[in-house]
Amino acid sequence: MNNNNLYSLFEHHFPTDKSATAFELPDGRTYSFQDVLDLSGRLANLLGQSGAEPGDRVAVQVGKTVEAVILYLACLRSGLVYLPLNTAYKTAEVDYFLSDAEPAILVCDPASAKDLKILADKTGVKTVFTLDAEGQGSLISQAASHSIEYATTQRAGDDLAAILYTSGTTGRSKGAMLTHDNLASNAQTLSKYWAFRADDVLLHALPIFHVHGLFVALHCAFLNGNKVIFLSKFDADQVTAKLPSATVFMGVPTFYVRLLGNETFGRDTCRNMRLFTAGSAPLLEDTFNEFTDRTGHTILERYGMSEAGMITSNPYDGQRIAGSVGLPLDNDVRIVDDNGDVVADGDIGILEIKGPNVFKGYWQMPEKTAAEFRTDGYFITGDMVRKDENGYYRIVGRSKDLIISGGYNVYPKEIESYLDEMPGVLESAVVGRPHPDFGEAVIAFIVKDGSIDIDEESVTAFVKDKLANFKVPKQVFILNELPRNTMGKVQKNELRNMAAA
Ligand code: MCA
Ligand code: AMP
Repeated sequence: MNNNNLYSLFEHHFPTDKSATAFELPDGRTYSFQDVLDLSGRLANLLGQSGAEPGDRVAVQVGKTVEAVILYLACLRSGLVYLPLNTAYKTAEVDYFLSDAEPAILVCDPASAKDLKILADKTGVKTVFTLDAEGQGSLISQAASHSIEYATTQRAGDDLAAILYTSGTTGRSKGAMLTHDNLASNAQTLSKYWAFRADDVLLHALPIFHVHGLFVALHCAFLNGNKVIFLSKFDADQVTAKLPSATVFMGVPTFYVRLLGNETFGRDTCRNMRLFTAGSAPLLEDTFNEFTDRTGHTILERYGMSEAGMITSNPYDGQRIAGSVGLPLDNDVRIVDDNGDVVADGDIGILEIKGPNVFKGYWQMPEKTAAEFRTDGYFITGDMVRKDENGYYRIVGRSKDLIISGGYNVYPKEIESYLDEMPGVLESAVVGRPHPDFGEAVIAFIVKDGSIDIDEESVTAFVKDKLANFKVPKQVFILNELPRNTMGKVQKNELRNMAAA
């Protein structure tokens, strides 16, 4: 294999018998590896003839289908840069991503095609295809007339494979540029570290527009030619029903909280399982312990981010410790203080990382990229960590103001900016509050200017109109003024206490 295209690596590991099942749907329908090869070939031919050159971006906002996964593979195959977008994003949010990334192609749900075509025209997108929640649309109908034969485009290891937008603390999303080598190295590390084998069956319930569902889960399966039981979304009953046919399951903490809330879930459900992993948000010790009591399995918690894939993991064979994210994977890590000096063992500091998994920089933001890398190449994660007495890493906080709700990241600044624009709002502050299901819930505090009478309902409706639903505050408090320190800075800790009370 002398092509560094990530797709070539996957194809190299597909089973020899291409009639083997690659994907199985809950209704019993299956897709073989031959189906994956054929459709990715047709799609790669179609994309290449739709005005996109290698290196061009393909923005994709579609429901979770096998066809959408194969579209991702086709983008890799044809050297195009895959840009997945959360299906919850509203038009105003998508507008930003299209303007920033200037994709050549947009693939969207037919239901949003009318609105998004207007944006596409404005931002110079050459072609818009549709793909619906059943895996049908103009993308698939037009691909049908194309050949399945496609010679995978030659890529260098540091050519871009994907851009993943991650929200910025200033409110402006940054596109993390991930190369074929970044993704390949992290996939190989995880496959080895988590002891993946050819007879594994992955039960997949995560969304496919983020690192966790798209890269961590699917890449391990592709590298081992595994069957994937492919669910369109997480549903505790459906997962419980399908687990006996699986060996591996990956989820955000909310998935585990919900499984434990399901009375039929237990030891018998997990009888064929060998690995449960959790990440994207902190897994509570209570959830970890209750899961072990109920199933006899110990959840393996790992930690990562869009810019680097997975960074640390609890061991597969060694002890998995509740509340810890384990040990560094194949990247160098160090914990530093505000001056960039390495802290003493056991002290809290910011985690910095360097390795083949670490991204190339932020799309068209050289200053932001420079600001987040040290001169010796370490990337500043913004996560506050401590190495415990066992040498395991623990995330103890974040230097970035971030709320993680059900595994989705919400940046308070973005919501505050929208709230401040609302007529009648003088100022606002957004914090996270512990939530039994989502881990954290978004809570807003508002100071009215008195010109218009606003209440919780009108504030929520205002945000809902513009931002993805998971960013909408679950509760809104109206205050006479925001608590501030002597420097005039809003005391978010005080607000968190007020929200909790
Ligand atoms: C849905 N809602 C939420 C969330 N999800 N509210 C807050 N936080 C959420 N995460 C709201 C909806 O807007 C809706 O509100 C109501 O809940 C019901 O929506 P529904 O779609 O039915 O919800 P659900 O199907 O129960 O979804 C919950 C979920 C989902 C299954 C936990 O959020 C999910 O799949 N999360 C996984 C996220 C993920 O994959 N993160 C990985 C990021 P209304 O009724 O008002 O409309 S990758 C990453 O972080 C890194 C790098 C890493 O380390 O992995
Ligand atoms: P993202 O913007 O999706 O790349 O989110 C990455 C962030 O999620 C990290 O910087 C962490 O703050 C957080 N994160 C991921 N995994 C974990 C975990 N296991 N425990 C705590 N926080 C996590």
